[in-house]
Parts: sequence; structure tokens; C-alpha cells
Amino acid sequence: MKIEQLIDMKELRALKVELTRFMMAYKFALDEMNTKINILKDEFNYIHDYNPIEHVTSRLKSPESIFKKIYRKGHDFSLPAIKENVRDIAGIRITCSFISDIYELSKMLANQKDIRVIDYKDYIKNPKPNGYQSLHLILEIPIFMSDREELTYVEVQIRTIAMDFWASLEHKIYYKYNKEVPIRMIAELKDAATMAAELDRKMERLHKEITEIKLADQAEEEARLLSMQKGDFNLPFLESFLQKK
Ligand code: 0O2
Repeated sequence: MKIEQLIDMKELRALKVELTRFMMAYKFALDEMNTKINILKDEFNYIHDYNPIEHVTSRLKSPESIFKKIYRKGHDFSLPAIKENVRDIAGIRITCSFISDIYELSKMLANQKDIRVIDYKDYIKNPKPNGYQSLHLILEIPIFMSDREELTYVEVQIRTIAMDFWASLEHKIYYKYNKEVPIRMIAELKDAATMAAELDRKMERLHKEITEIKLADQAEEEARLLSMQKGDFNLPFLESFLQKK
């Protein structure tokens, strides 16, 4: 018997198109979010002469991970159920220099007209028991396709360099020990997370201090320039000009 007789080829083709369109929406959502983040980054740089974003990475969840998650959570294997229950198919991770940058950036994203914040988890104010810290947002953005508009979820994780360093090491250890991490290591990781948080706080304090000094210097320089301009205007030049008249 030919394979064409066993499988309805038309149905298979339709399924392929449906799956491709499903995943494409998430790819476009990532493209759109990356553009938004780049604009914020450039604008911030031009206006404040400072870049709050260290780096950005994005990824599409593999079909295998999507199915594993759906299976683990006991949901339906239909596309609408996947869309509703796996909200991190499109994922973006933003690394910032300081904790204050994280909140500022999240506000800037949340204030955009076409972005809706669906979920907000602050693991910085409330770290996970293992020490994990990060700000997690589930955003919904519209994607404009040739024949329709698709509202798509994107997970955005925003963290500092120290938080990111910790999370990637913890992730490696977790997988190395196949999720059975020795108790001593769990305690050491927790300790490291506390130290990373302390480092973030210290760096933030220093950054604030430096910014204040920079602003005071700028104000002083502006006052000096202003008084110089006033001096040029009223005094010697203006007096001799008037005397000649
Ligand atoms: P991947 O491969 O990074 O995507 P969810 O399972 O997402 O529906 P949950 O668990 O409430 O619901 O989500 P949460 O807490 O927002 O965390 C989701 C993601 O945050 C994870 O994605 C990780 O990327 C990261 N994360 C959360 N907790 C930890 C942690 O303790 N250590 C590290 N290293 N990362 C963490 P995935 O799907 O697990 O993996």
C-alpha cells in the first residue's frame, strides 16, 4: 500500500501550514520586541548619554520543549491550548547594568500602547527559595500578518549581570546533576545568590553617587558658562561700545 493511501496528504499539508504559521507568529513577535528594545536602547543612549542595557538574547522554544511542558502541565495538545498555556514560546532575556534600570526598562515597555502586560513576577523583591532573581513579564503584542492580526505572548526576563551569571551557573549545575543537586551545593548557590544581590546593591549605590557628582559638575559648569556670557555682555565690551557712542 502506498503511503499516500495511508495518510491524507492534503490534511498533512494543511497541518504543516498551520504549524508553520503558529511558530511564525512567535518569530515575528521576537523581531518586533527586539526592534522595540533597540529603539529604547538607542534613545536612552542619545538622551542620557548612558546605556542601561548590557545585552539582549532571544530564543524560540523548540517544539520538543513545548510538548514536554504541555505534557508536564497536563494540558491539551491542541494549538489553542498550547498558545494559552505555554506563554514563553517567544522568550527574550535582557541584561541590565543596575537594578533601577530593570524597573525603568520594564515601565518603558509596559507604557507602550500596543503592549499589554499579562503577568508580572518580581523575583528581585521576592527571590525564589533557591536564590533565583529576575523580573519576569509576560507581554501580549499584536502581530500583523497578511490576512489577520494575531495577539502573541512574549516572555521577557530582565536581570542584572550578577543575576544572569548566577542563573546560568545554577542552570548548568542543575542539569549536570540531573536535577539532584547535592545539599552542600544548594547551600553554596544560595550563598552566592546573597552575595550577588549584595554586589548589585553596592554597584547601584556607587552608580548613584557617581551620577550625583556628574550632575553637580554639570550644573557648576553651566553656571560658570552663564556668568561668563553675562560678563561678556554687560561689562568691558558693552561699556567701551557705549562710551564710543
Ligand atoms: P527555559 O529553557 O529557560 O525557557 P512556567 O513553567 O514558565 O509556565 P513558572 O515556573 O511559574 O511557569 O515560570 P517562571 O517562574 O516565570 O520561570 C520561567 C523561566 O524562568 C524558566 O524557564 C527559566 O528560564 C527561568 N527560571 C525560573 N526559575 C529559575 C531558577 O530557579 N533557576 C534558573 N536558572 N532559571 C529559572 P524554563 O521553561 O524553566 O526554561
